Amino acid sequence: MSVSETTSNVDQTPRHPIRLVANRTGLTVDLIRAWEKRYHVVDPARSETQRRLYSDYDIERLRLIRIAKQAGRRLNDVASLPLVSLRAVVSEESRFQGAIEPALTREVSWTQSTHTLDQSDLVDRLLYSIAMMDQLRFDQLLQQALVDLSLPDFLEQALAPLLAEIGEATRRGQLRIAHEHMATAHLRTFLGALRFREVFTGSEPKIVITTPTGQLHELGALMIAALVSIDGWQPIYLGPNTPADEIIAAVKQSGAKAVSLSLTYPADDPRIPLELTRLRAQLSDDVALFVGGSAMLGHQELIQRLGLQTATTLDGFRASLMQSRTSLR
Ligand code: B12
Repeated sequence: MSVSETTSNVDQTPRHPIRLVANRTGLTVDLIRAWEKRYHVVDPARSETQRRLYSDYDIERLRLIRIAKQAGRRLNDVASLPLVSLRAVVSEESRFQGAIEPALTREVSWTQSTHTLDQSDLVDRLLYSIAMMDQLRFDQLLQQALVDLSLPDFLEQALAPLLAEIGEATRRGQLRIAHEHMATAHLRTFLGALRFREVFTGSEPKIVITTPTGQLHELGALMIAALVSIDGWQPIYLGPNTPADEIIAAVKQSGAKAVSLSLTYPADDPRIPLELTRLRAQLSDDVALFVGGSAMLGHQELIQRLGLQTATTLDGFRASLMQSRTSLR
C-alpha cells in the first residue's frame, strides 16, 4: 500500500454488504466478485458468517475503476493504482468525456469532504442527480442553492447553465429523454412556486408572462416570472404557447403594465413576426413589451422596428423593468 493510501481520509472500516456496494457503484455483484478474484481491485474483510464486508474506501475504488474502465482503460493497468492516482486518471478522462463523468468524480469527492455547497461545481452536482434519476436529491440541491445564492444568481449561475448542459448531454446521448423530462417537470413546479415567495400587497404593477404561439419551451418564461416578483412586480403567468389575441385579452382584463415573451425554439417560426407585430399594434403604448430568450437573436431587426424592449442578461432585463416602473409613476 502506498503512502497516499495510508493517509487517505476515506473511511476504511469494513461494514457494507456486497449488494449495497453493487447499488452504490453501478456494478453487478458477479462483476465485483470477478474483479476481486482476477484483478484484486479490493480486498474485503469477512463477517463472522464469512460474508464479504466492504468499506467506503473500497466503494470509492470500485466506482473510480468502473469510470476508468468505461473510459477505455484496461483493468490490469488501473486495478492496483492507489486512490490518489485513480482519482487523477478519472479526472484526466473526465476532461475528454463531457458533462457526466466530471459530475461523478466531483460528487465522489464532495460526499467525502464537506456538505456546504460549493458554487463552482453546483451545476455538476445537479446534473449528477439528474443522471442518477434521483429527484429527491435534485430537489434538495435546488433548495440548498436557493439558500446559498440570491434568486438572480441562482437563475443565471445555476439554472441557465444547468439547462444548457442538460440540452447538450441529451443531444450527445449522455442523458436520456427521461432524464430531461424528469428535470424539466421538476423545475416547472419548483420555479412555479418561486413566483409567490415574496409578499404581495396587491397594489404592485402587473406583468403578463408567457411564450407566443408555437413556443413550447416554458422554463425561460418561468424564470422571468420568479425574477420579477423580487422587484415588486406581480407576475401573471399564462403558461407557454399563447396566441397574441389571448395575451391582449389577459393584459386588458388584469390591467397589466408590461408583457414578457420568451422565445426558445424554433427561432425561425414565421408566426413569431406576425404575433409580435399584432401584439405591439393592439396593446396600448403604455404597456411595455419585453422579448427575450435564445431564439430572440434572429429577430433583432423586427424588435428594433417595433420598438420592443429586450435584454441579453437577466440583470439587463431587471434594469429595463425598473425603468418601466419609474415611468409608471
Ligand atoms: C427543457 C428543454 C426541453 C423540454 C421543454 C419542457 C418545457 N415545458 O419547457 C422538452 C423536453 C419538452 C423539449 C422539447 C424539445 N426540444 Co428542447 N430543450 C430544453 C432545454 C434543455 C432547456 C430549454 C429552456 O427552457 N431554456 C430556457 C432558458 C433557460 O434558456 P433561454 O431561452 O436561453 O433564456 C435565457 C435568457 O435568454 C433569458 N430569457 C428567457 N426569457 C426571457 C424573456 C425576456 C424578456 C428576457 C429579457 C430574457 C429572457 O433567461 C434565460 C436564462 O438566462 C434546451 C437546452 C438549452 N440550451 O436551452 C433544449 C433545446 C432548446 N431544445 C431543443 C430541441 C431541438 C427540442 C426538440 C425539437 C427535441 C425533439 N427532438 O423533440 C423538442 C421541441 C419541442 C417543441 N415543439 O418546441 C434544442 C433547440 C436547438 C435549436 N436552437 O435549434 C435545445 C437548445 C437543445 C439542444 N442543444 O439541442 N425541450
